[in-house]
Amino acid sequence: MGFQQEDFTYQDLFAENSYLKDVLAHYAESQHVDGIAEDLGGFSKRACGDVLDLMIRAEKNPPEHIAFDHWGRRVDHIEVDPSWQALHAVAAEEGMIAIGYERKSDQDSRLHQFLKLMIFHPSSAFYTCPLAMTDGATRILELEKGPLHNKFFSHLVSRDPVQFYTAGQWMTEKAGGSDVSNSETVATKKGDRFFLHGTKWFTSAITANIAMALGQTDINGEQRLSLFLIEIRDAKGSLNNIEVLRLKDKLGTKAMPTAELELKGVEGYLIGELGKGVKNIATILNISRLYNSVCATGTIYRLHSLIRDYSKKRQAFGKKLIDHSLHQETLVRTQADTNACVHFVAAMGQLLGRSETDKATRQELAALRMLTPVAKSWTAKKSVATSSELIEAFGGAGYIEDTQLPRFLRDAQVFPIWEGTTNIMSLDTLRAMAKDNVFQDTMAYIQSLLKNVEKSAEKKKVDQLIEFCGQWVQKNQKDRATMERGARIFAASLGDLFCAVLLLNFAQATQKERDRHLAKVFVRAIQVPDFYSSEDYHEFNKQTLLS
Ligand code: MFK
Repeated sequence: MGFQQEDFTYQDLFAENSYLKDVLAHYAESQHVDGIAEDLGGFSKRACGDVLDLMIRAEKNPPEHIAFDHWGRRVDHIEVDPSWQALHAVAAEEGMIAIGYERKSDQDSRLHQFLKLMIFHPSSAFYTCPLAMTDGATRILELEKGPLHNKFFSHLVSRDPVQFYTAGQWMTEKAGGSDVSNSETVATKKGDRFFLHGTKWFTSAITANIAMALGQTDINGEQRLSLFLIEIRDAKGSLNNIEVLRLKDKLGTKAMPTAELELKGVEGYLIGELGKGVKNIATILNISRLYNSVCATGTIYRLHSLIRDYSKKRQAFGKKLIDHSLHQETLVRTQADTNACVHFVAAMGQLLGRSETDKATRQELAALRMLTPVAKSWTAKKSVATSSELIEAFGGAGYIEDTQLPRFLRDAQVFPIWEGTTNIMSLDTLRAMAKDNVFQDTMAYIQSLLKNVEKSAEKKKVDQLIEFCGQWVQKNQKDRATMERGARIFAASLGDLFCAVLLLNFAQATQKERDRHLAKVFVRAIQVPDFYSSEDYHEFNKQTLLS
């Protein structure tokens, strides 16, 4: 027998002395830390044990659309592997949605939930996608407090797998992926009931129980989008006037059934005010964009733990990989980015939790709104780049399917697309700051986190970034075209800034050399933008593309 490489192992991400334990202690109120830690400690063992096995099985056996039965009757059955249903049970029993709404840890309940989802995601076969939409629907119904709340809310937050419902979000259409207002689905009123007709182009989680869908409604002769709740199946389990046209053949997220649907008169229950569909669905969008960040972060956090373990086992050029300085450099750089994502997610969980328990200040509410699209786009981009770097660090093993590694990269590519692209998120950042004092309040919130941070070269760089963001807004805020042109660089800089502040603040609090070093590595790699996207520049862009 020749050389045999020792395998990498899935580490318990919440073990003793783990980084996540320090993160929890930093962001949570001290009276909540032990309770949350106990729950995460138990689950993190499952995430590299039985739950991991379910994920591998679900990924091996992707869903199938069976359109007709043996007699040629239309059945539109979605055949899923039992492991997918078992992941539904895990999600229910572990309270993946419930934690956020039982609020046992009060304002820290979202932080608790986000850290748990982050650990779950890379072992979930993307069951976190239906959970994202379920959570958004749950929040809408929590605020609705009417008959729909009475009928569905308890199911959405149930810890009993049989009672637990998931929800889809049916928004994207052929004519409206980013520009949702172009949607063609029509909600026709008959008496005081609505029935939806149209094609939904990207509907993830067709195995869910309910869905939130947009449809055009007639308001004094004008078509305006409204939001509806749909019961996907009837009491016998058959689809309610819905036809599955096909399942999507996607680049990744293979275990998760995403369908093209034809709505053929399915009843929709109006949510919120007629004609305010986009505004009403924004609650779901904002929550699922934060889930996107959580999952993007979970992906690279797990992958980084695998490469660190492998690097201690793999020998090349006479020593272990971990002892090669260039390899160390790659791993530490990616660790700084990965940990920055962890802090972004923890901070957003903290802000969301504070807002939902009415504890948030005006500045925190502004930061929650403005930094949500930034968190989504920033962590998504880091997830793709970091997955690529870490897959490469594994060498050939990273490119071979039975190591389970290539999936990390394939799946990461969904993050910048799912729930809005980077450009759309950059524009949403501008939309957020167009209101009241949102930009100034957000900056005040960010700066408040710096108050205990000692002077250093890194702090100086952060001050430069703060100056850049402030000056850019001040100079251009009245010029929409310039704001749009620079939106992406601006949003990315805001992400860099926020993460730099969070890492410096954390290092100051823990006083650990590890955290000081990671903050330094992260901040040194940041580039402070030095141009303001002038009109000339824009004209050159256009001419270059047309030439
Ligand atoms: C996990 C596996 C996934 C499987 C594969 C999936 C592959 C990908 C499938 C997809 O297609 S994902 C893409 C899904 N599409 C989106 O996420 C939509 C992206 N587009 C946007 O987010 C646009 O910005 C938006 C549709 C919201 C623009 O619509 P409008 O009609 O131009 O919005 P408008 O008029 O600016 O805002 C209407 C109201 O909503 C305003 O309120 P007011 O009337 O009170 O002023 C806005 O402030 C409010 N609003 C909009 N976005 C908001 C928001 N409020 C809070 N938060 C937000 N994010």
